Amino acid sequence: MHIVQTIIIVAILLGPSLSFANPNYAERSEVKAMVARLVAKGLDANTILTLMSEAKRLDTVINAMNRPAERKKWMDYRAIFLKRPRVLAAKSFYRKHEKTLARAELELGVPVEVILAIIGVETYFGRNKGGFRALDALATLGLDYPKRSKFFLGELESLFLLAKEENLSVTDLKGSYAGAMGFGQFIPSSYLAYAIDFDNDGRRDLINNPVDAIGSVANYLMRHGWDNTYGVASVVSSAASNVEKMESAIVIKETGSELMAKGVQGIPDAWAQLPLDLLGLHGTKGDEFWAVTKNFYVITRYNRSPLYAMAVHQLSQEIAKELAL
Ligand SMILES: [Ca+2]
Repeated sequence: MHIVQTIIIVAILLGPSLSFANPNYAERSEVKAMVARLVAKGLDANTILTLMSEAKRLDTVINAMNRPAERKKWMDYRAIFLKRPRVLAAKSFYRKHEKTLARAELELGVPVEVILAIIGVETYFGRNKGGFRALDALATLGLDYPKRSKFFLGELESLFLLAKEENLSVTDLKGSYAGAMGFGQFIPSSYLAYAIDFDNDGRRDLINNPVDAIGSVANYLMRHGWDNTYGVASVVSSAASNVEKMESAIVIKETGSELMAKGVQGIPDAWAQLPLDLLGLHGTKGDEFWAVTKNFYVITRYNRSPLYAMAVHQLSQEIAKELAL
């Protein structure tokens, strides 16, 4: 039989289902371009191409991207994270890592309760670090999720760089459906840029080492501008007419005294000269309004959603109360 006919018959028999289940990402032009960039940084082309040919397309990852928790309203979102068991889990994590947390606050200037709240919201203190291979999740989103392909291809590239830099096996790295890894759910580019070796053993291990994870969460917030001289958020009133859109992204733009002049009540006196934004939320008891500082904005560098940042803030307050911090 002619080779061409054989190929056609094999393609008809195996083609559609095989190419769908196992897309052979190594053949894609975006991957070839990525490999060229990685080779220029000293990585081995064949190793990357072999890994990419084994990467799986995961429909569960695409489905999860299409229904994020942040689309909920505040009253429903809050209920997920502000439950008593999470506060108690914070307490037990704190008992194990009290010295590390205190050292992170002292050296990096981020409060213990804020570090705890981030790790609590992200992974329930390491219980839910995610079971997707980062390689599969990032390949799927980088190559089969056009809306965000540029971002996730960048993260895929960072994953290979990270594995080389930290001497890790790419296929061992597991995380969320979006490729976020470890106690604090760092995406590869954040891992490369902000992870620190907080126990000085020569490695930055955010996946199995809670000490490195605690230091790295604090370092991430510190490097994005956390300032411990003021707080995060405070309830205000008479603010509705100054909020154009409820539950929308934070833009720090007006000082406390400018907002007071517009009639907003309840802004702390200490915030008069501080740049702030107003946030409106749909709460269980009706709409609620908050003045938020740059620290609140810094939390949104971790996750863009203002609901996320408010959940972290409120959980941190609950934790601080529980631990009498
Ligand atoms: Ca370490």
